[in-house]
Amino acid sequence: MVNLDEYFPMYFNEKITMSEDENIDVGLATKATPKTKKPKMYKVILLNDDYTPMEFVVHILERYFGTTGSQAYELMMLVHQKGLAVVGVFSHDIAETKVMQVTELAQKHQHPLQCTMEKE
Ligand code: TYC
Repeated sequence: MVNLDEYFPMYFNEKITMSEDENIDVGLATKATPKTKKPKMYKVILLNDDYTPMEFVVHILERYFGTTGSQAYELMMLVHQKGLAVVGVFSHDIAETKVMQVTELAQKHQHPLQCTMEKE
């Protein structure tokens, strides 16, 4: 006797297993929903002033923004000449920490150096 279940398992609530290359795609073709979002990024901006010593700014850039001495000098001069410059781009929390670190050290040394952040 022919066992129908063996030929048409779908009609008998049988679990159908397929090998990978037999995989059949069914359903609506919709765009996959990304499971991860890329974080918003924030520019950290250093502002010029007339009183903060150049060497202090160079030190800040080396210490908190990972620049070499000559990169730090160039960036400091850019801020000095242009009035402001973006000194790095970070995720929100990192940018916030950098702004705090710069502001705290400047205040500790009684320099008016200003550092802010802005959404990219
Ligand atoms: N303008 C300052 C001076 O002449 C130097 C300076 C550079 C200050 C960059 C702040 O973000 C700054 N001593």
